[in-house]
Amino acid sequence: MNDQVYLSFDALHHLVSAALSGGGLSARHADAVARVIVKAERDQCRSHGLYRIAGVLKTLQGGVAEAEAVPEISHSDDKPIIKVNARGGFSPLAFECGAPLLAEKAGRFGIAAMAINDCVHFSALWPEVEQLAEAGVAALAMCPSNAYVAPAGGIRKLLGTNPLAFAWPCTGGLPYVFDFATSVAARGEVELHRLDNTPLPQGWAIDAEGRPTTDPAAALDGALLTFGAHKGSAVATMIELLAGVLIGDLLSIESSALDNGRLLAPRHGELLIAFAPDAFGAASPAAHTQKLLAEFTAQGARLPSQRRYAARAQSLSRGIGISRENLAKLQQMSSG
Ligand code: NDP
Ligand code: PYC
Repeated sequence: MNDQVYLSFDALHHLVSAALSGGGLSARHADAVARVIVKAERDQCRSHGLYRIAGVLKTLQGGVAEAEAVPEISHSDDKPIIKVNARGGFSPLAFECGAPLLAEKAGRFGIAAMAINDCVHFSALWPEVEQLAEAGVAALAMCPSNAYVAPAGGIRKLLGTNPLAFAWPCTGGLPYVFDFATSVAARGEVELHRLDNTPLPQGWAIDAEGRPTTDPAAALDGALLTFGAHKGSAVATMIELLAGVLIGDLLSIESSALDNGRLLAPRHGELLIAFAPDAFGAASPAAHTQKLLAEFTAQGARLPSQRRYAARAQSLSRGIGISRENLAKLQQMSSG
């Protein structure tokens, strides 16, 4: 029997949003949070899809996230810097409130930056940089998380899984986008291995004694490893500095201290930097971009996001596939 059912984006968004409102989230937050969760499910990015609903609700019940927080934007019209105070709410609404202004300033100044402060962060970053690229600007996004990762050469949790996402607009086509954790894999991937009862690949993690492990539970108890050894460790550290120290918000170890072992979503900041592709007067950035990217396909390499865009196209034509079990859970949550 086929265990999958297929829903349109709007139908799944309605169910997820209702489940989140039913759990106490304000209508604006439920709408924005549901949008990033359903985009992840649509693009088959399971580590930040439907599986995150339970964590969002647990974080809300744990009193770490403000259910009704209204983000507050501050900026000066003649400066390219924007600050969005999320006031303890989930990050997607804070991003949605500030993104149009960030794109407008990047177009006007050539480069602009937006700090989101005091947000609860559980989501993937590619929906954000992709939205900015669709508005015509290139974008970088980064944030700390909780201390889940040992630095290269170390044995204890210090750094977050600190995602780094980048998007570059491609005239007439989908943007070039990558988005990765600076650990070998996101913690969400390790959680999915634990839930599915499957071992981790070698090289992802160490246990609490610093020994390599493929046991997801031991890895969650121990520490994840950075991608590319000292290189990923340095990139993750840069993110702590830029999206923590620079914007005056928490480091991953500080967010973990706040969490105090409860395993709720981290509360910290995020930094976005946006650029106009012609900021330095390049004559034809669109054609120049095309010259580079076409070479990937010509030699059989795949571009980051190529798998995701293919998954999206399938979801849009056939519907977003979710298990009957998940559908039943969602229906129950959204009706109660
Ligand atoms: P993956 O390793 O699955 O993917 C990372 C990127 O690499 C994607 O853009 C992916 O494109 C691309 N990619 C994968 N394989 C290839 C390949 N063979 N050739 C070219 N490109 C490739 O992601 P992670 O596990 O590192 O991270 C998953 C998500 O977790 C991210 O979206 C991130 O934002 C999120 N995250 C969020 C955190 C937070 O604090 N909010 C913390 C950590 C992670 P494609 O999608 O097309 O496969
Ligand atoms: O998957 O590592 C992760 C993560 C941390 C916070 C949100 N996602």
